[in-house]
Amino acid sequence: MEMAEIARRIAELKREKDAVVLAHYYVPAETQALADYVGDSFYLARLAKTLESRTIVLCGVSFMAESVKLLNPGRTVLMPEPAADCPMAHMVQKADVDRVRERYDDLAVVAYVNTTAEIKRWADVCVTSSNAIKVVSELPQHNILFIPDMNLGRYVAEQVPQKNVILNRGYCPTHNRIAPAEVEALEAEHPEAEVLAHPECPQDVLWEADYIGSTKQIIEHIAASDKKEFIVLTVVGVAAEIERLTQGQGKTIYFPATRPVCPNMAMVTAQKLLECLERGTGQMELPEDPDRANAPLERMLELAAR
Ligand code: CIZ
Ligand code: SF4
Repeated sequence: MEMAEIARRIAELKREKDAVVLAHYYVPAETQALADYVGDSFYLARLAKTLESRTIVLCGVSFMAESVKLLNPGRTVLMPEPAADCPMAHMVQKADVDRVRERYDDLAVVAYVNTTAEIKRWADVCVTSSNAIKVVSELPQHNILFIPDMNLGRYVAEQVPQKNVILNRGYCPTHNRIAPAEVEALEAEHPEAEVLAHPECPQDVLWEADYIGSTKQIIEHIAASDKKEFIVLTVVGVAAEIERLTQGQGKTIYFPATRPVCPNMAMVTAQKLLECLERGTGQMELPEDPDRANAPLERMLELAAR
């Protein structure tokens, strides 16, 4: 089916089914273009609480749809591609959390929002990459177990030196694969370019960066910058929003030669979105013990708003 026809059908189905479409910056540009709202998981989580549509379609990976469902249990939450999962969202064991809890009385378990509802139930508070520094610094506890992302955890530890941050071994396969050598090659080719990196990148890649931030922070930094060239070290999906915001500014962005793509986000195509709206498939069920899993999400929203 032609893209224009897909767009027409989706608009019709959204009205018919009282549905709103949310998309993450990492899904394909064609899917972002069909969404009512595009953003990072913090924005999408906050937004989800304010929406009135009967159905929320979440174009992203399963932890995002699960968070929307937890924050909004009364609504139908659909995922165009239920198999889209984030491998990092599973990269921590209960026994590791229990061991650290036994060792420290004054401990907060901080779970990156990129986790399953089960893992959120072990945590005191969630964070996203755009609010992790703020939320961790607001916590009353001195000791912080940061799960699952070791790269983001290490970066937060550096930015909040007053806390004792204990790290886990999880990582994002897509960001963790970016190598300093590819960044150096890009810098040699484009010596005027500013280097922007996502904190899920390995430490030696972050050393190369002029600016470190979440997707939204990277996008906004580029839109506001006087520079013309940018080397962007995160998933290529962010290019769509950067292009939307910088139209006519003559800015060029470069990605590593390996073009970081999140294979799970990539599965959420326009065709899948159409099929999901047509058939009402990919319904996210409320996970077990939803109040316990929702508590750290609500705590994040509260601390990030301070
Ligand atoms: O928090 C998010 O949405 C993710 C997965 C990345 C980012 O930096 O926005
Ligand atoms: Fe997970 Fe990495 Fe994909 Fe983000 S980019 S959803 S952290 S695998």
